[in-house]
Amino acid sequence: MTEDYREMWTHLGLDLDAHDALLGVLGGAYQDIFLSQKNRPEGMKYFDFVMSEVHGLRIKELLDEKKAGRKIVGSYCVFVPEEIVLAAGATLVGLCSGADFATPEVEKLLPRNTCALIKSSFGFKLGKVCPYLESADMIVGENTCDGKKKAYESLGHLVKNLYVMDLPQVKSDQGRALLKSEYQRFRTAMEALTGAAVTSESLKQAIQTVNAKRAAIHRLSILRKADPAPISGLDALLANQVFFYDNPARFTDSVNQICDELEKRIAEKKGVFPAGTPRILVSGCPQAVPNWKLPFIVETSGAVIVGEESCVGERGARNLTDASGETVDEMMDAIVDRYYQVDCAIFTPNPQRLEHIQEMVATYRADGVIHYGLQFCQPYLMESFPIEKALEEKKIPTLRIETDYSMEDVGQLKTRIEAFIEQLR
Ligand code: BJ8
Repeated sequence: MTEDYREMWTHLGLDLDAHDALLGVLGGAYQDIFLSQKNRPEGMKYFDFVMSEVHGLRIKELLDEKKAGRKIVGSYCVFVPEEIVLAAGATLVGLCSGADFATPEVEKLLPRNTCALIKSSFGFKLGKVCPYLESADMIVGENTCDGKKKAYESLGHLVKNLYVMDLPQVKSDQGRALLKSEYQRFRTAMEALTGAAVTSESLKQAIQTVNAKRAAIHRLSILRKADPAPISGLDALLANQVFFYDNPARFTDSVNQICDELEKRIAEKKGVFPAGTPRILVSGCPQAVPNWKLPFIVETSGAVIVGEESCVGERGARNLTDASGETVDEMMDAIVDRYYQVDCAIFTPNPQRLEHIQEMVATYRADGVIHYGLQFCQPYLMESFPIEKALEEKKIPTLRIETDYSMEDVGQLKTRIEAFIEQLR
C-alpha cells in the first residue's frame, strides 16, 4: 500500500487485526505466485499495482465517489447487468469470494457441505474483512443455484440493502420473459437507489462503456491462441478477476495496452513458455480472486492455460450488447438478449455450454481440458460427467477435478495434473 488506510478501514467497520492477517496472506501469495513468473509482459505491472492497492486506493476511489453522491452496488454473479447500474449513475463492483475466511463462524450459519464460493462470501462478511462489501449501498443476490438462493435468505440478516434478483432456470419464451421483467424491476430499483432515471442517452453510454471493457478482455483472450503463448494463464486470469472491480474505462485502456504489447510479442515469437508447451483449457466454476490454486499448479507442472470457460473468463465476458437501439425499451431488450446467452450450469438443459467448450478448444488450440468443479457445486459437477464423455468421444483429453479453496489437496492434484500433462505431450 502506498498510504496508510487504517482510518478508512476503521470507518468501514473492518476488523483491523483480521484484515491485516488477510492482506498479509494475500500479499505473500501474490509475491510467490505472480512475481516469481518469468517473461511476464511489462503491462502486467498495472495489475501488480492494482493488486497492491486492492483494499487501498481503489476503496478510496469508491468512497470518494460516495462522498460525491454516487452509489456503490456489489454483486456475486455475471447476470447482474452493469449497463443498468452505470446508466442509473451508480458503480458496480464484484464481490470476490475466492478465499476461505472465518470458516468456523460460517459453519454456524451454513451446512458444511456448501461450496467454497458461498462460504467465502459469508466468511468475508462475518470476519469483517471486505471493504467492498462494507462500502456497498446495495448488494445484489440472484436466484441461480440452490446453494446461493437459500444462502441469500441468511445473508439478508447480515447485510443491509440486499436485493435479490430472480432468474430463469430454463431457456424458453417464459424464461426470457422472466429475465426481461426482472431486469425491468432491477432498473426501477436502481433508479430508486440513485434518484436518477435511466435515459436513452445514459443507457447507450453505459452499454458502450461495458462493451469496450468486454471487447478489450476478448482481444486479450484471442491473442492467447498464439504458440508460444504470449501471456500466462495466471496473468490472464488475474486480468479477468480485476475486470470485476476496477474503474471500467481505466481497465479497458490498461488491457488494450497489454494487448498492443502481446501483439508485438507474437510477431517476435516471444512467449512465456517455449513453443510446443502443452496447452490447456480450464472449464467450470468461477475462479474468483484470490483463487489462483489451479493455474499455479498447472503452470508449474509444464503446461500453459490458454483459456477459461468460466464466468471469470469467457462465459462471463463474451458477447457484446447491441448498442444500436434508440429508446430505453429497445436497449433493455438488447441487454436481455445479451445476458440470455450466458450458459451457466444452473440452466437445464444447457447444451450451449458444451458447444462453447468445443469452440474454445478449437480457437485456442488446446490439447486438453481440465474441468474445474468446486466441491458441493451440484450444477457444475453434474455437468462435468456428460461434458467429459462428449469431449473424450471427440478425442479431446479431459481431466475432471473437484476441489475447494484449501491447500490440503495440492500435492494430490499436482500428481494427477502432471500425469494428465504427460498424456498430452
Ligand atoms: S452465471 S456460474 S457467476 S451463478 S460454485 S455458487 S454455481 S454451488 S457461481 Fe455463478 Fe452466476 Fe452461474 Fe456464473 Fe452455486 Fe456452484 Fe457454488 Fe457457483
